[in-house]
Amino acid sequence: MLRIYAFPTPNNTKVMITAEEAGLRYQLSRVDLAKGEQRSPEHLRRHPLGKTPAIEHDELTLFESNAICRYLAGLGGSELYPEALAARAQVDQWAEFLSHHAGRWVLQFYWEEVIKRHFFRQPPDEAVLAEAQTMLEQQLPVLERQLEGQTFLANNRFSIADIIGYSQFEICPQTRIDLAGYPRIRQWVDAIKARPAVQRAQAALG
Ligand SMILES: N[C@@H](CCC(=O)N[C@@H](CS)C(=O)NCC(=O)O)C(=O)O
Repeated sequence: MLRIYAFPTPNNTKVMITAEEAGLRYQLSRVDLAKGEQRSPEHLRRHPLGKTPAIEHDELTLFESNAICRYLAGLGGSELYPEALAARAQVDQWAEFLSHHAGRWVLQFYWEEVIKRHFFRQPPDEAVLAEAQTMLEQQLPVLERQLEGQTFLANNRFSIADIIGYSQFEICPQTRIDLAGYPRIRQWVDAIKARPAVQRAQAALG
């Protein structure tokens, strides 16, 4: 029995999409971050920092969204996280690039412009956004070039690297990030958004 503990934010979206793309049966338990449910004693047993996502599968409890995506991809026996070492390394490379570089700065905008405003009624820190903008201007061209002549980021096969990236970039319209100069990134996001499993995952998460 697989149970996913989640709330609608990018780190949770990627886990839900991976579960749906891998064809897994699961139960979703919403942990309402706005109500502080992440800090309940029972959730702290699943995630020592009191965050989402987390999963329970039989005897296993797991947190950290990228680790969960890798686990769920393998659980479904899918090609989302290929077994061949070189292909897997390519997926890891782009997953890390997104998590530590380009996608990280997208999420900085999300934090400043969406989360702070919505949950804490605070304005964005413009100095932080200026740094994020500078980093994106350096890093988005790398992603745009990688998508030249190929549909997906790694091995030109749909993988958790695309899912991780999608979960970050699909929120850009909620921020002032302008992707007008990056047509391949926009096309990549739109193509992933249209996948039936992605639509099911996002509808379930709300
Ligand atoms: N590195 C973690 C980050 C988890 C994280 O920051 N989760 C946020 C939602 S995206 C959260 O639960 N925040 C609630 C809190 O910190 O109280 C992952 O990828 O799973």
